[in-house]
Amino acid sequence: MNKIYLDNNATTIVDPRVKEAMEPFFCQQYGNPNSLHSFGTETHPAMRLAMDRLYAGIGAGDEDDIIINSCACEGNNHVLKGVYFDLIRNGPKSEIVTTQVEHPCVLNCCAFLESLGAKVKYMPVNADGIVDGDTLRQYIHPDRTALVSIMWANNETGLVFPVQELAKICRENGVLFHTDAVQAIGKIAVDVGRVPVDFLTFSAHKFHGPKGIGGLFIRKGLKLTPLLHGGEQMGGKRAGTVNVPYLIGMGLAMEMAVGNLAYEDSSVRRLRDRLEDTILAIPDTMVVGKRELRTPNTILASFRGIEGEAMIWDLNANGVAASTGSACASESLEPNPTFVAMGISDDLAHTSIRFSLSRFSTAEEIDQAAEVIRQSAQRLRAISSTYKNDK
Ligand code: 7TS
Repeated sequence: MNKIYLDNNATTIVDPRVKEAMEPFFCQQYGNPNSLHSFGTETHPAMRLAMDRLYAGIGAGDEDDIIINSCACEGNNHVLKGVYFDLIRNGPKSEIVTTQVEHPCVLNCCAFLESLGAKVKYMPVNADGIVDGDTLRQYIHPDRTALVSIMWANNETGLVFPVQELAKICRENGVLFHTDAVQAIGKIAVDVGRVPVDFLTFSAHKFHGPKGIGGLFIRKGLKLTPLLHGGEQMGGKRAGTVNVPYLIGMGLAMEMAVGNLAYEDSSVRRLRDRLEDTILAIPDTMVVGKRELRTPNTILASFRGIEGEAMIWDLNANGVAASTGSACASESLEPNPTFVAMGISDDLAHTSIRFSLSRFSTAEEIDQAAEVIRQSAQRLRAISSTYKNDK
């Protein structure tokens, strides 16, 4: 049985060309880039090229900063905790505004900052599953709000937030704006030259780079208290020897991801839509969010009468890797705020499964997966008491 990977929002395969580009920096050019001898300095040209690729990939200017770090969790923590230390702990501001549907690394970090005395406001999403400008205007206050943090695209639904408008509103009100662009890079255009964000986070393993490396964009002139204190790496903004091979890999992965956007928007979208049509042809199913508002690779589907986990196991046993859409927060049985806002009933919300494609997904795989999903839904419903009771 060949296995089909449809969990690309969790992580992606490393592009073999990325792996190849990283290879010499493990056992040949392994010097510490901060060393003065040739082992150190010979890493510089490739590192510079990687940085240039990152700057070009997100449209950053020469005077902006991109801090290389370990992952998006680190980048998001850095922004939230940095702004807390810079603007909230001793004033002049007191609040952070975010959404109810951010990744746990933002939500849990915010909860921690609340325990230190910060006030955090969590905006609800609207009936389309996103936050709109009118809502943001109601939540921010030029004197009190230090930072607004809103994801560019949601990891569960793929819904894309109107970041351009949201960032502009913050700029007009003198409020810093951060976006978690982890699920946007390589799927849709991300250009900080056009969108006035102050901070932006990304993570290489979501766009066919290695795990354990990411980046934080900081707009020119902005200060941010470091998360890691130590040496003077990254201009003193993030201590620790940079992971040279992974940086080389991330730079190339970024260049390829951005170069691939047209393919993502046409071919990956076409395959996604094909899979989605098959899922919707199964009775009593739904997909969350309008297609045109989503990244081209993501489907969050609900199958009435089927437990999400049961379906993941069944699909896995039949060679298809997907994930639950975390319909409930893992510890509580609180329904997912996106589902509540979109008026999705509890029984559907508890059965959500996320399928996420990549440029490595093939038409054969999608057709095979569609058949496995159809059969799995049939099999699980045949033994589902709730589905039978519904009927
Ligand atoms: N932000 C978003 C929007 C994410 O989707 C993820 C990972 C992270 C941050 C964390 O990234 P990392 O670089 O620290 O790993 N999201 C998921 C997911 O949806 N399923 O598994 C991981």
